[in-house]
Amino acid sequence: MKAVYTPRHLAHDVTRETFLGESIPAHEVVARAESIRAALEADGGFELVGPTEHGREPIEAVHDPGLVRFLEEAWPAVERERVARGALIADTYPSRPMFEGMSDAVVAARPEPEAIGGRAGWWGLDTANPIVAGTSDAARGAVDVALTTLDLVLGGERVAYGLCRPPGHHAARSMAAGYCFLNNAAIAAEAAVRATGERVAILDLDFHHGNGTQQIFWRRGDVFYASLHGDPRRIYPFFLGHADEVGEGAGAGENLNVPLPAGTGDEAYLEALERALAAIADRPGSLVIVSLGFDTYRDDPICDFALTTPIYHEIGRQVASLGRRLVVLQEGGYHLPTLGANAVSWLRGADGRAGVSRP
Ligand code: SP5
Ligand code: ZN
Repeated sequence: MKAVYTPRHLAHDVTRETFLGESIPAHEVVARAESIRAALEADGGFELVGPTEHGREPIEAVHDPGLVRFLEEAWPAVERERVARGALIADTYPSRPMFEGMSDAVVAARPEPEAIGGRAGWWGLDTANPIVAGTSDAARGAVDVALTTLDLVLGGERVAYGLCRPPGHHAARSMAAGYCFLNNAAIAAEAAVRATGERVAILDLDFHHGNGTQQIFWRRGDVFYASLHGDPRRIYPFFLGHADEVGEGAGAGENLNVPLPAGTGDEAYLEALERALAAIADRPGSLVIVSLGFDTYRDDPICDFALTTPIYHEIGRQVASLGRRLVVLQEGGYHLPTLGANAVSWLRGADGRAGVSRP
């Protein structure tokens, strides 16, 4: 299987994030992608290839150009302030009640702030999403990885894997969030629709709800979004991911959320997966984008499911049994010691290869 990787992610070298006001060691770190890359190389069944540059156009087909500009300008603006700062993390965010009673038109006319702290809140959701010197370039690299993975599949590969970092599925049209800056999977899905004229399905298997992907395609009838995730009543992103979010307008019925309880294990997860796969199989199209996270693993430090390494092989096998072309893109997963083995397990399953028996 071809796997797309770029060292450009190394530039997004974050060390700390903020959790309930406290500075803690970052979870979304450089070592994540490097451990997956090492495991793919050690397996021997993957051909690593670099991405090709795709430019801003496919990004701005999905995102507000203002978000892309903010990401580019953020670190230079921090440096101009001449305050020693390891990373830019906002502390003030626009919250709906601030604008209560004002008309949509008046709210929409509020200007983007000039101060970089205000801009970080304007374009952000949460304080666990630090921006450093290389964030913009790394995020652009991850988009190129996703689009190159799509190119491989459009060029005849049945399945290909993009080792995207930073991840993407929390990033909405005008908002970075949850370790994500640009929505790699959504950008690839939009490019796939434009390239094929077909309907496209996105299957989000990260532990968290992909609020950004849902938002981007909320009113779209040509992109179906299905997600299995920790119930937002207890889990980030807290405010979206409920089962009654089904899409609106042309997108009505084209959004499927399956929130799951704490402790969800292999069997319950496979049952939920069956629902999502049946919904995809019910719809036309030949291409599925998989937002793949391994934060569903039982030892993940920030999540509460209980999946095991062998089940990822079975999940990959079942997703491939849809008989559709697969663009598999990396999202989260924070248990470094098992990330590589879990990725290899999933991808071997999707590629029709045997699982690895482990002692
Ligand atoms: C792509 C992805 O998986 N993003 C996840 C974003 C999660 N953001 C909230 C992190 C909460 C961290 N909680 C730390 C608990 C330490 N015990
Ligand atoms: Zn996640």
